[in-house]
Amino acid sequence: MTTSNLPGRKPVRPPEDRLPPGQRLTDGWPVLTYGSTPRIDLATWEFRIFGLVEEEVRLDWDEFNALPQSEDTSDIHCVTTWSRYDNHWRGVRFTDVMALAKVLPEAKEVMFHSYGGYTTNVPLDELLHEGVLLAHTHDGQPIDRDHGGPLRGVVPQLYFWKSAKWVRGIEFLPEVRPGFWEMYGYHIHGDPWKEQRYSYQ
Ligand SMILES: Nc1nc2c(c(=O)[nH]1)N[C@H]1C(S)=C(S)[C@@H](COP(=O)(O)O)O[C@H]1N2
Ligand SMILES: [Mo]
Repeated sequence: MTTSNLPGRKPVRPPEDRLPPGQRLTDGWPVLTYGSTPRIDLATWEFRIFGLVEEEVRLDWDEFNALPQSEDTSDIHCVTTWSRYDNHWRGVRFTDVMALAKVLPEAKEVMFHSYGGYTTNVPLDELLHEGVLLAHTHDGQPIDRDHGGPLRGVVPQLYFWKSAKWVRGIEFLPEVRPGFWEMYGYHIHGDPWKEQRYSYQ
């Protein structure tokens, strides 16, 4: 779109501003998984909200899908330097999931837990943005198993390792606790615009 100079419109970001430093654009969608892809049966699938909550919440697949549905289009930025624009996600907003539990005021951080054992930590305030979803659909199709189906986190403003595939729970924590890659040297926060790739930075 080249409507940036029409009166009353915000200038459109020049395309070079859309790509964070050190990234290059790809059309494909690489699969990046540590370990094997878990087999998940929707009949026994369960999502858990736990940690600093008044009462733990557990949802089965039908209950999860009965939650209010939202959509968002966002860019993926992987720490291995590929970016992919305009991913259309559909799922449930993090804030709508969080609203199911009475989260205690001491909660400052969240750990995403995945089938297969992967974890990743994100500060709670980063998860309150509209574009943060627990997504089941990508570009109109159920998310492939390899890409985290039936349900994955999408935290588009952070590097993509913060978007947990096969997510099975969220744990509210009083302080930061490193997830899987964060323990192995990835940056604790992971903002692509600040190039927070590794913890020695
Ligand atoms: N459960 C789980 N989630 C994960 C990973 C993983 O190995 N296991 N890899 C992370 C990393 S490093 C990236 S870059 C993205 C890759 O997602 P994709 O395979 O759909 O491209 O998922 C993230 N979420
Ligand atoms: Mo990654």
